[in-house]
Amino acid sequence: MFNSATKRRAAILALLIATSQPGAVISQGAPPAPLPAESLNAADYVSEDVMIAMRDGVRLHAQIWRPRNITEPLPIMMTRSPYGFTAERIGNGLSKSGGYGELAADKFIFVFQDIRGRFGSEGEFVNLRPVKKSEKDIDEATDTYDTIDWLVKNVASNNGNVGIFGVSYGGWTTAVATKDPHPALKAVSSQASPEDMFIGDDFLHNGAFRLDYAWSWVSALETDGRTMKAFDFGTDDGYDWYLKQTDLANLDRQRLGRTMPSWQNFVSHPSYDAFWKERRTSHMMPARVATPNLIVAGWWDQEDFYGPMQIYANQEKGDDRNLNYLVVGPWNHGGWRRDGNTYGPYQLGGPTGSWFRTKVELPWFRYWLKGVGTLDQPEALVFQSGSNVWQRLSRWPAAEARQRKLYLRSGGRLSFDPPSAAEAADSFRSDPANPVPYRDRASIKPFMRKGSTWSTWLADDQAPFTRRKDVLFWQTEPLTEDVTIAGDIAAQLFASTTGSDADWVVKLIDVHPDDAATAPELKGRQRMIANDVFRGRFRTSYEKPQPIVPGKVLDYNIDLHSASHVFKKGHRIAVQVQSSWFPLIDRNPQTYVANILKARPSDYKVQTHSVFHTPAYPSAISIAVVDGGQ
Ligand code: PG9
Repeated sequence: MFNSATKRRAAILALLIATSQPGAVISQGAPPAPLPAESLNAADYVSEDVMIAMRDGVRLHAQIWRPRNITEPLPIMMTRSPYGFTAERIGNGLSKSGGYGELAADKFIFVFQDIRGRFGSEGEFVNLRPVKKSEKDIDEATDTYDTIDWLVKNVASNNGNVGIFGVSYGGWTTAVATKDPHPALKAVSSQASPEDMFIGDDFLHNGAFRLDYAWSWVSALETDGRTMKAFDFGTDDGYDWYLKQTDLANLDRQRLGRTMPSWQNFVSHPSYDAFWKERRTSHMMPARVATPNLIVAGWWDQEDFYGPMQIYANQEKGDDRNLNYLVVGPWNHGGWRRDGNTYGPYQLGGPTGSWFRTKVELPWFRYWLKGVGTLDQPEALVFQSGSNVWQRLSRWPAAEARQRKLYLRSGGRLSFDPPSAAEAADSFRSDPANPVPYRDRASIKPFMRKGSTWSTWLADDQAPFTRRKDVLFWQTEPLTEDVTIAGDIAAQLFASTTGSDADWVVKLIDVHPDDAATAPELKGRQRMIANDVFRGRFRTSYEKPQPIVPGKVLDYNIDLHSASHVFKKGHRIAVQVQSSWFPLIDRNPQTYVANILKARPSDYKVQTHSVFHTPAYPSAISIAVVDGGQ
């Protein structure tokens, strides 16, 4: 049985972490600041700036950090990113309390490289550059190859073995480095890499545009220089600011006086065409896995959760040599580089970040790059939320789980029993002039704005939203036993709209009791376990969107990804459905137009949406139940 097979690994130990997140907005070029006093590791390293020529003559900038006293040849650990590396930031990362502290203490030669066209590197920056079209071209994989080739030949005292790791964009450069790799590349750890920007990562989800993230990120990266410069909104009220932008297709021209390549690509590719497909990360990776890859994901990654899970699943198909591994922890984006004791108000049972770095990441690279130790890595190392237990699994999704449906019923009930007779539909009025905010209005600072708490928004209490008339809500009775899920979650909504297009947002929620035993900050709190948005026009095809027939009941199958979670006895399981999530997602005009980014203000119409629960239209959430729920 699943539970008895579970090996409880208490999250132990160690260091208090206070590192900056990879990808933080930091300007390049400042003189190195004095390293923090506690940074013994960092002080033991010396750094050097190098320019490395690629096959087309373009030179890329890298910082090489070598231990002062090298007593035996050491492997090289490289990370490549567009965000720029200052000596101060690297020093903090390599310090005892930093996100690379454990690796630094063990001694590696670190290389931090600016990718093409960013910070100190020459050439042109292309966001998530697609694979080269001809042998003469370059791409991120050839830049990585050329860099490794130079490093192993030129860096003193290296042992000829190279590892690559990185988070998010750095996770993506890691993933694509495994295509036709240099023979010296012995292992990688691709962490929170996006897989498919149209389907589930930073820029769109199921064809719905992630407005704030896309604008904030692109305007910071596609600047008129090789810098990171957060856009100045002139206000903290992201909801209000975005609501006032009525010409999204020209936002870059209007607000910055120039076009940005990525923004105009969003405008030119409103459906799932070749542009998006050729950028799928798995398509830039080998069909047969040849480089050991420790893929890392966080359950509450506000940017790239779909990516690492999908890359793992896709690479599994070509993993006959058993080199593809998965770790899923209780983290937000890059949370494993911090201490990870808590996520929002939720206690995680110990410092999960430093535990991962000490017990998983360091042994991984020691084994493959130094030939030290044995590899005690399960196929999937998965954190179960609710119980705060790490599980060593032989596969993901967990083999023992059984898909069961929780039906949306009348009177706000959620039940394992399907409707046996027709029940009245639940309807709501969806007004594009008053979209449902994705979090409390006071917290909606644009993602990169100073003081933004974007990185923990998925921990927000969902209870306040149930007070809105345009948010539907169903919940079970208090559970009489624990219900444990481990695996895929999907919604099947039978729904209609009076309009010709509509978005559907679905959330699976764990409702805490408000009894005396519950901590004050958790009383009645609604914790989001899974969620996503689906843009109705893509109901039958992402490639060929179609208007919805007004008034027709249609089924919408919405992937809510996966979870490993225990809904505790006394808690309730709940579901929320709404049709806007602003400004996380742009507004759907609810009138079909060919390209929503080009919609005119007059296209935005109030519509009534209905969700059905009858024997013919049994709307439900499918969950992978391991234990409990009868
Ligand atoms: N989530 C970020 C990103 C990755 C790839 C493309 C665009 C954005 C990041 O944190 O790097």
